[in-house]
This record gives sequence, C-alpha cells and structure tokens, in this order.
Amino acid sequence: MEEAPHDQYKQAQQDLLQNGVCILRGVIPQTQINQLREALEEVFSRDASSQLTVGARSNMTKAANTLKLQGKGNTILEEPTEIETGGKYLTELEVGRWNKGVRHFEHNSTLPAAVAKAIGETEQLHFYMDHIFLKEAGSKLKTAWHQDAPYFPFDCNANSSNPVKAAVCWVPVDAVAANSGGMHYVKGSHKWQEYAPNVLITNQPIDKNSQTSSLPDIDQGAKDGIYEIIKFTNVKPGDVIIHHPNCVHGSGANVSASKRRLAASLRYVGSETKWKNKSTNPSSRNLAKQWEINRQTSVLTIGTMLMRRLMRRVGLLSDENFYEDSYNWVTREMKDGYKMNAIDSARVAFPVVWSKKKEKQLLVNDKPEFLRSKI
Ligand SMILES: O=C(O)CCC(=O)C(=O)O
Repeated sequence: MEEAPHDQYKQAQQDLLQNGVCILRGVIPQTQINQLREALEEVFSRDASSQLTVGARSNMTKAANTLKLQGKGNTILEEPTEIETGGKYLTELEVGRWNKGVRHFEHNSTLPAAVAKAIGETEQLHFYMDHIFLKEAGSKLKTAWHQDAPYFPFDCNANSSNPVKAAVCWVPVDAVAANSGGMHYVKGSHKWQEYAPNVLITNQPIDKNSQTSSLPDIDQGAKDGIYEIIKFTNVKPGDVIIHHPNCVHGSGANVSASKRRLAASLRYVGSETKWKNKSTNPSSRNLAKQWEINRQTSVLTIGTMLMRRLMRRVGLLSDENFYEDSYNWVTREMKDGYKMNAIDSARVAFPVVWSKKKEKQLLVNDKPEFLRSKI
C-alpha cells in the first residue's frame, strides 16, 4: 500500500465539507482487504439455518419478489441486465458483532486512522455499526436514494455551529465499475434536513405512518439540473468512499453478467457525538419485516440475553463475548444527550478504535496498526 499523500486528505476534508462525500485512494493495504474479503465471503456463504440464529441477513431480491406478488412491482427500482443470471442483492447488518474477521478489520485496520484524518477528528473515534452489501452479478436492483442519518440515533446536522464528526465508509473488496453497482451521491445534500428512511429497493418509507416527509424526487431533480450527482465509476479494493450521514446516496443496479460487487459500509463517530432517539429510527421489527431478515427472536433469546447480562455483571463474561449483546442493551439504555462512552454497555458496543494519544504511542512502538488487538 502507498501511504495516501497528505494532499489527498486535504482534498478529502474539503470535499466532505463542500460536497458531503470524498474518496481516499489506496488507503487500505491489500493484505487487509484480502482478509476482509475472506470474512465477508464467509458471512454470505453460511447456510440458511445459521441465518435464523446468527446475524441479520436480509434478502432484498426476496423482498422485491414479495412486493411483486403483492401487485406492487411498479415501485421496485431495477434495471434490465445484460443476461439473466438470477443474481441476488443481499445485505447483512451488524456483522462485526459476531464475525471476528469483519470485527478485526473494523477495529484494527488502517481505516479508523484514515477516517479520523479525513473528518478532522482530533480526540477519539468510536466504531458505531456496519451494514454489508452484496450485489451479485446481474442482480438488477438499485439501492434507492436515501440518507443514513435518519436511521442513526444521533444528530449529525452539518449546519450546526459544532457539527458532529461522523463518517460512513464504503469499503469495496471487489473492483466496482458503473455497470456493477457504482455508488452515487447528491452533491451538497449533507446540508439537507433529515427525510424519512425508505426500504432501499423502493422509495416507499419504512414507516408508512411517518410524520417526516420523504425525499424529493432526486432523479427528476437531476434531470432538471437542480441536483448535481457525483458518480464513482471506478473504485478499487483499497479505496474508501466516505460520506456524511445526511448526504443523500444510492447505487446503480449490478447489470453486469460477471462482476460481483461486495462492499462493507462501516460507520464511525467522533468523541463529541451525543445519543438522540429519533422518531425516524426504524424499529428492528419493522426492518426485519421490510427487508425479509431471517433472524428469529424467541423468549429463549431474551432469557439468554438476561442471563449473559448477569454473567457480565459478576465478571464471568468478557467484553468480547458481550460485544454482540451490548448493542441490544445499548439501544434500551442510552438516553438523549449521552455520549458514546456514557454507560458500560455503550463502552463495549462503541469501542474507541482510534485516539490521538494512542497513535503517538504506536508510532513510538513502531507496531503495525493491523496487529493491534486493542487500542
Ligand atoms: O452499497 C449500496 O448499494 C448502498 C450503500 C449504502 O447505502 C451505505 O453505504 O450507506
């Protein structure tokens, strides 16, 4: 890997401030990308029975077929493919909570330091969450225009006097071309208000009773010259696209007959971020329904969670083994205004993955960041 030239970060900071999105070229070493690719492939190759008990797999292709059966096929955002491949659009939420390879990348790769530099975080960076996207060759479905901020439980308003430092990092492990599902961003939309989250394969809101208005028609606005679209049509493994959570983005369909598009969307927040429960935050039940998530929760799961909580209290469960549960607890325990390290479950769920102080020490020790187990 070449160390990204200093100018690249200067440009990235400028692009983030002006456009809400930037790209860092070649900032992740190929060895780290190979390790992430292997972990992601493992995640997507697991069998149906493990999806009932582990992780949150969603099958967007199945969700689209359900809509077709319900007579709502006209709402689906898809494009004709070069040939019929039967390729699927699959996603997984919160993979690093249970998959060690993905978690290792999220916490210990060169990404956190690169993010801190690009967003100008000077104290500490917390890992927040992940969402992984697989568009198999010929999988047809676009990703609808949307913002991530309405899904997130914190305020990211870019117009405030002291805006929160937050980054959504799109890390592909395959080369991505325009026809294999390239990412698109609405220039300057990070300064927009938050709109209602949609179901990603259509423009319909996740919560049909939402009081929050839906995004304006971006495609029409772009045709009319009201919005400028930034399209990344040549992104390579090692490159990272970073966008502000309010920035409106989506992706084209993978219409290619042979190119897979596998990418991890990893989210980090700065030390000043404060929790805020919003009416737009989708409930897990609603998400599971709209995205055909297979995971099943039973009374037994809740009982296990309570038991594990008790074991953690008495020191019988390590942070690492509490990592997956901690996210469930945090969503119940965090209150508006809390920082990301305010309570025990949050300190586990949102670990500090980069800090200015530790970076200096690491340089002194000359220890490769990727080999760090803890920061
Ligand atoms: O990969 C995609 O198609 C969508 C990615 C996305 O929405 C995100 O990174 O937040």
